[in-house]
Amino acid sequence: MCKVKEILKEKLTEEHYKRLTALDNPRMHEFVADAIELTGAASVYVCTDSEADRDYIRRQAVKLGEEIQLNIKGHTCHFDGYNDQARDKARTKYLLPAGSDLGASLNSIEKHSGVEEVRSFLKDSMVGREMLVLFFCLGPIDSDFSIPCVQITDSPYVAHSESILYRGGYEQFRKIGSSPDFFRFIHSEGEMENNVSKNIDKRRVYIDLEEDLVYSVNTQYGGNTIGLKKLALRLAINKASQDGWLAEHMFVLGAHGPGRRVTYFAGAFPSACGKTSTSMLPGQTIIGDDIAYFKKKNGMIKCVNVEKGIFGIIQDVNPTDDAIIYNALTNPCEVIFSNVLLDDEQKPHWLGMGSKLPTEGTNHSGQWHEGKTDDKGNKITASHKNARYCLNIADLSNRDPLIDDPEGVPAGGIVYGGRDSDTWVPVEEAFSWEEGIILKGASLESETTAATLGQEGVRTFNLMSNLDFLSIPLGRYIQNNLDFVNGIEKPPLIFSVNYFLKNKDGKYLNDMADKLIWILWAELRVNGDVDALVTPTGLIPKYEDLAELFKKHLNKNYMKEQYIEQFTIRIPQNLAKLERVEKIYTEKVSDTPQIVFDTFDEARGRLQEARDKQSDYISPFDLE
Ligand code: SPV
Ligand code: MN
Repeated sequence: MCKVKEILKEKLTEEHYKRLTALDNPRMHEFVADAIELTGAASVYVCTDSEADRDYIRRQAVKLGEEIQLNIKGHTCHFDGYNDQARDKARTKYLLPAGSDLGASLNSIEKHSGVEEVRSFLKDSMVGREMLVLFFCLGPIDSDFSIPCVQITDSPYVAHSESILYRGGYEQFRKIGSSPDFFRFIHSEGEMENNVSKNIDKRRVYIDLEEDLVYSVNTQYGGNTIGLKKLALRLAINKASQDGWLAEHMFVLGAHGPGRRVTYFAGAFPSACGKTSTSMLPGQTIIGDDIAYFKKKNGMIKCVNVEKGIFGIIQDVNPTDDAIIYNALTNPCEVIFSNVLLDDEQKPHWLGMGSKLPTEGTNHSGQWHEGKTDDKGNKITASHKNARYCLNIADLSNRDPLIDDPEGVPAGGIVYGGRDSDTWVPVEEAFSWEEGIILKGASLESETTAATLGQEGVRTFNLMSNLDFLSIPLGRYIQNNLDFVNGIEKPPLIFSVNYFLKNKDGKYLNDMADKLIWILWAELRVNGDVDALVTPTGLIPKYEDLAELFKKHLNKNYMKEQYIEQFTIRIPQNLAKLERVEKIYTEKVSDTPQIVFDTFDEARGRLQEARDKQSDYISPFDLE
């Protein structure tokens, strides 16, 4: 018997050995055997796609104290360590083989020493613990989009989260036979104290692009540990760039137009800019809220949701603004809350939930009371600003019927939006795919909010809202996006949206609910139902079309003065934005394609010409 099989046979019970070897995949077997040797796991549980195995994981999470059973059926709560509440960007690195260069903006470590370091932290990390081996599929099952994945973890919380967020992949592995083409993730929480990872200073997330393999250790927070989420996105961006498709940090939404028409939109927004709430727009249907793959099929661009669940920010989810999610969070269905406040009756509470919060309870800091501070003197809020909920989209009443379609859905439009108080109009169509990619997606910025560390209102560059996850140089990523629609007769239209325009007194010019109108206008544009006005920056709605949409869908009388204030083309701000973004592509990116600079030049030329002919601020009624 070969060494691999020997290791497996020694550690796995007969039942679990059978489950693993029923998948005849030497590369996967080697991966598991190596993990057993490395981590010294006491036992191994191999999960199939069965409900019984999912149930085992759920029970283990509670039994081991990683989740607390709440009073509503299916609800549990998990706490991450006080200093383990978000993605650790600084310690997430690409393992860089000799001779390769990812550009200065991607965080990397020389491969040999990186592997040595992370493996030394994983060494014996599962002694006395059970190793879970799980199989999932990115994208729908049995689809051209499917990417099989194997996840090894000692955390039933991570396994439970993945079983909510991803489609089971055990049967998919059976189908791929001995193919080496799959993603691999190994995670260990490391040493624990009070049910949380203790050695946060040794928290590491290291990514091996050559091997499609990610190591994660000494952390629990989902963004660092749920392999199929942002860790797989990094592997997928690299794979997509080699194979000519796109992996994007985007929601996918079915926008419902006149008659029974459904037009699908995908959209990218940096954190806390309305991405999940756009994917959940009232009266529309959701495919996904976080990650989408795009492929060319039969002359069309099709997209899928890589996931089947939502790991969403819970802050400000309330019955008025997010009725469907709020309903799921307060009724029996499978939900993992994380880093919320639990009162003494085990009821979860969070900031912005629309009702008064208790003044004491248990949260990520342990026993909590109003006014509690940490050892640095920072006030600890009732729930963490990045507290989350994890649930199945299948449990939401607005799920789109095509969510699991292996063909994907046709992408009618792409939307890019950030938090922008003074530059972009609420909605605008790009003149072309190229202009959309460069002037909207690759020019995306977002203003920091009070919720993030540091100064408020600082614009941060975040191309396609994918900057954190890029695994290839920025210029190459942009070029892939540009080239993607080659040979496609009618590429998706690209739009920018801006929900955050303010007037001079700092007051928002729009209600939150108005975003529905911008998407429904885009829906009409994709289908050629309405004309648009040409501005120096793109194509904007005509007043009459918006007034009709506002009346019909929100029962609002949209006034001309509002339209003028919102859709005035702000030339100085647009020029300043071009300058800021161009500076980044000149100074920080070494492989910017020339077409990016040419497109910036053209855009600048149009703005300057309009300013010279008219003025700095051009009302939409004065467009020529
Ligand atoms: C995001 O931050 O974009 C998320 C959550 O979707 S995380 O899993 O942390 O990436
Ligand atoms: Mn995300």
